[in-house]
Amino acid sequence: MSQHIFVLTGAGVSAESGLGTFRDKSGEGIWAKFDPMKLATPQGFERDPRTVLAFYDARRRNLLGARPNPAHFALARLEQALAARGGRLTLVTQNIDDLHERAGSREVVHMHGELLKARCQSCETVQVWPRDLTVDDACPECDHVGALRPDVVWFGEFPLHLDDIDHALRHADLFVAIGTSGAVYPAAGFVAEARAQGVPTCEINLEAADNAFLFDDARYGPASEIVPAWVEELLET
Ligand code: BV8
Repeated sequence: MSQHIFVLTGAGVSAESGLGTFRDKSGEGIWAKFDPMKLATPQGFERDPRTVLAFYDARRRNLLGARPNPAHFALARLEQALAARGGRLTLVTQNIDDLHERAGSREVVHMHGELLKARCQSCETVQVWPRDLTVDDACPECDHVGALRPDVVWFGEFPLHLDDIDHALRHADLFVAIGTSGAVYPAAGFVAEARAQGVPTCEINLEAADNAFLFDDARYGPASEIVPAWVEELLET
């Protein structure tokens, strides 16, 4: 069985927990209703912080009422089982929710930040922030009012932990993308990097993403069914 597995998750792994995805074929995705360039860019925040903060307040409230689904629990199980065998799971998520953590995953790399944290643009400290965030909130660290923003990576901003991600990609012996449309870079480029290193790749998705041709193997269906079955099969080998 593979010893070091690199898993990249996207919005599809949290879809059955009731969190929206961004680009559904049905046109019901978040970005079908909201303009990402207005709501998920620093310029959009600069122009209209109240609207952007309200957008994230709604998603934060939805997240607080959501629960991990069997896909999140299966990945937490995989992390423990690999560690017990002297292997390791590198779990990188594009998601800003904490469902992997709530399902028991111990090491989660949030390359696009975290919805339940706020960052002060004045002193740069990051706080856990599980409640609404408004322009009238003061930074608990430096008392600056109106400098707090969600600690998430917007379009045009640098994703986090890219060096660690690159190192893990180069040393993995299996790359698996779960519930991602492969629409956003640099995350969408990880599968090509894995292939360039000769790492076998597998797509687990509701349906084939546009970059499905880059994967050696694929399993399609709802993550809450496919991921637990895949983990069970993997752990039997
Ligand atoms: C960067 C956090 C430089 C916030 C997100 C012009 C201007 C500026 C930038 C660009 C530009 N043109 C291109 C770029 C680069 C840009 C980019 O890629 N744009 C795209 C649109 C072309 N990228 C960036 O700006 C990134 N930064 O480039 O900096 C740089 C360059 C190189 C190296 C270093 C730095 C920053 C991007 C991060 C933006 N922040 N989110 C928030 O959440 O509000 S992006 C957001 O969309 C998500 O975080 C996620 O990362 C991304 C993709 O979404 P997915 O997770 O894939 O979800 P999606 O809905 O698309 O797909 C869901 C999938 O699940 C589907 O396949 C569906 O079939 C499946 N599914 C559904 N249900 C289920 C299921 N699967 C299983 N079971 C189910 N039940």
